[in-house]
Amino acid sequence: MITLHHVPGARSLRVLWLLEELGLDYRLRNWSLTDGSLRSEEFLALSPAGRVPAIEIDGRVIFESGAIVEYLAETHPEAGLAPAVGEPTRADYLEWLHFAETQANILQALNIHHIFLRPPSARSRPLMALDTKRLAVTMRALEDHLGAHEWLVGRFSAADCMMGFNIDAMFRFVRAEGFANLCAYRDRIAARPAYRAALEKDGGMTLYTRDFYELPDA
Ligand SMILES: N[C@@H](CCC(=O)N[C@@H](CS)C(=O)NCC(=O)O)C(=O)O
Repeated sequence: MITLHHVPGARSLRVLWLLEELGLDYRLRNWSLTDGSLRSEEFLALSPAGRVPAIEIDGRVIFESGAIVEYLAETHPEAGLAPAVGEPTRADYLEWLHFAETQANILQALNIHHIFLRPPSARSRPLMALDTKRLAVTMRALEDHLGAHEWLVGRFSAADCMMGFNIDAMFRFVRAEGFANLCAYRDRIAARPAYRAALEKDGGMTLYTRDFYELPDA
């Protein structure tokens, strides 16, 4: 039995969504970002940097969402969610799959500043403004690419599942105006039954209590 180590609303949502797309049986074990459990001996034995996701599968543990997503897609070729080595779209697939993590690192920095850092006076407005601009650049790249593509690499693939954490988070910090292609892509994702099933098992987006997080006053 596969076990996915998960935090609701976190990057592990990518793997949860892909497990649903693949129709696999799995057990979900929820952890918390704030109770210290990700630094417990038990969890560090699964994921040495103390991060989710980690997955127990095929007699071992894999950490890093990109590695897990690639592994799952490649070990289930019948689902057609990863262009094979040698296929023309293979390099595009790898680019976009890993692009998601470039964007997620910026989202994580914004989450830390807007939500987790205590006291709020410890926040750096210049850094928040810089990361908001850097996030907008990644969204512009997606917007331009999606003008000519329904999914990141032509057909739906595991690279799209890597957007599972990003797609909700990005619009909390950058307004949707000017990102029509990205909004339509978000709607296509939201319409997928496997994505909806994953959100249901995730238990809802508990991380964000506001639709939008403005930069604090200078
Ligand atoms: N590159 C890693 C990043 C994982 C990561 O940072 N996950 C966050 C949740 S979205 C986490 O576990 N944070 C806990 C912490 O930083 O203590 C991956 O893609 O799996």
